Amino acid sequence: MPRPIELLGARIGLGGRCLDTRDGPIAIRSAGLHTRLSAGRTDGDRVRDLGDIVARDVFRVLGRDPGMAVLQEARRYSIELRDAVEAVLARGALPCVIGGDHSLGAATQAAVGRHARRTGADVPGIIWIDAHTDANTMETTPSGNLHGMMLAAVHGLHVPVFSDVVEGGLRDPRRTVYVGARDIDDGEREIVERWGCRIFTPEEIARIGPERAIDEAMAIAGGASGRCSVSFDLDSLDPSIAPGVDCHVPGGLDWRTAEVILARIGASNAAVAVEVVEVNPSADPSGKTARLAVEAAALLCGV
Ligand SMILES: [Mn+2]
Repeated sequence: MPRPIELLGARIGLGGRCLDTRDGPIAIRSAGLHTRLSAGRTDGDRVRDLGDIVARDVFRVLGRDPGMAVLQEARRYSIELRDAVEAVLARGALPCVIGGDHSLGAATQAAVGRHARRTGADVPGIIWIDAHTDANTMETTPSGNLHGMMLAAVHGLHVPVFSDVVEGGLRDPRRTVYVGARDIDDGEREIVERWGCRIFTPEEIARIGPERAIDEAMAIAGGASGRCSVSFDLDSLDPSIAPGVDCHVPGGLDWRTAEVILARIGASNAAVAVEVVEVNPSADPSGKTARLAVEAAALLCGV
């Protein structure tokens, strides 16, 4: 009996460069997410849409310090989303969070860690499919963008805003595996190397094949329990096929490779929570990025 899927739209953009990412959930729903997730089901109860959690509009200062308004709203927002995800986990359902800039990941990952600790279960590892490693702190960030810092807090480094959100939900960095990373700042490279995270670059995935890469990634992240949470940033894909993102980094995964990776995770039933993030509809009038996001969410959910 597959777990029911509970959808949450994370309408937040203030953690990135382009505020329009907050409209990602609208684009993903419009591209047919609910229908795709319900495919082949007759019971009608497989998918429950919990609606959106919406960040307030605040003034974003450009530069290394995003400003107090952004920090306060990101903290308030993240705690609201974290509690919503934790409630999904407590119901025994699979949270599928669609975004939205990647700063929302602090909430999802914190919820997974807190739920596991509360129930005495193994704390799952993390599979982070992304062009970036999102491990900056306020001290190392070159941009001040919060969406590049949340994993530092998730792994126990102090980051204002996110450390409060993660409280009680820390994750073991040795069980965090990066897939598709290719744009890593100097400061965060030092951090992820110190943590001992395994990084599968697009070059290595091409060399060893996506099947072997994701099987190894799941073995590391899954640990003894085999459980992990999965975060899929659309910028892990090559910008030629997924232009609707905030940060375009050439040399990304092609769709066939991503499809193998996502389908294998979905078929394994290893994911305790999934998120599909960084869809920026204003950068993609064709809507093809949102359609890939729909497919990615469905594959990750094992549909
Ligand atoms: Mn990214």
